[in-house]
Amino acid sequence: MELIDGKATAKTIKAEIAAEVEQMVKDGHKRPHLAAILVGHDGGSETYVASKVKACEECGFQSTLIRFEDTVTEQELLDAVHKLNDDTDVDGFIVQLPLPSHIDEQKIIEAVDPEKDVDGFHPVNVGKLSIGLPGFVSATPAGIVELLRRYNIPTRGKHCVVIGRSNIVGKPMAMLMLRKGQPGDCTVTVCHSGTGNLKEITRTADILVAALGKPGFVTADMVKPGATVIDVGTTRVPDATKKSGFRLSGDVDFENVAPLCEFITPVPGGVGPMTIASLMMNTIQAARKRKR
Ligand code: L34
Repeated sequence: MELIDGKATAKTIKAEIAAEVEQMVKDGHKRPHLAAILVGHDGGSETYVASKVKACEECGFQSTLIRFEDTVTEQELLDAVHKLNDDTDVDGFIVQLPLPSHIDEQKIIEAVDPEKDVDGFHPVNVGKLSIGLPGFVSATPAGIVELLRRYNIPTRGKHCVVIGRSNIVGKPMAMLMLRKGQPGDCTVTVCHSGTGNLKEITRTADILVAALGKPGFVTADMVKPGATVIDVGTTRVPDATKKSGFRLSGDVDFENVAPLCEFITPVPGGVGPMTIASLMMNTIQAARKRKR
């Protein structure tokens, strides 16, 4: 069993980006600039956005954090999005999800200029991914593919099973593994709450991606020996022994599944840090497009 070290890989990627940024700046290019909109005070969102701001520093990017209380109206949020669309200094921006229930998330996502949509959530970028055109790819699945690439995990002809059909992880993950090339060329199955014979299917997975947000859901009896298991879950579970009062739990019963695996990602330190590194890759991709 080999552990896939997402934290170390993310660090390497950020250092590669920082080197490219220094060269860009030397060549007279503007420093890449990422903006983030954060609504409310959800603990997870606060942590993730703080990590994104810190990653910008590590990469030599300029960053702007725009905060709203969870009483913000949809119109105020749309106005903020339009302002960032029009701000020629900003290369890319994200609106951290989830948003409060009185706001239509899809409406916000569709208001973002696809050219600045470094989250890859806009239908234009989702559509480009699905027909193999270049565009921005959702950071979590892009980060997983980058791990498979950097760990030289063979994918051609393999059966990749994705558990979860979310727009931001499950569906784009399936599209990426379906693409021609390495990583890619997989036979892909997407499982979800309506799947009847889940265990029978997951047991045939060479690459199993768990992205459903249920702590410990994937148990040893669901995994084929020698499989590569990617754990996307980061659920906060109450834990009185922890200073924070919680611990992070993945979707995989790591203790019992890990011994069976060829490769496995831990939680924390697996997919999470790669989500952030991918966002940085998308941002420098956006910045490269401008002339100066
Ligand atoms: N708009 N909303 C938008 N873009 C995104 O790409 C996200 N996502 C998801 C939630 N909402 C979003 C994130 O940023 C999930 N996500 C994310 C980002 C980072 C980490 C986890 C999820 C992460 O860094 N996880 C660390 C542990 C962090 C902790 O201590 O809580 C890890 O090692 O897994």
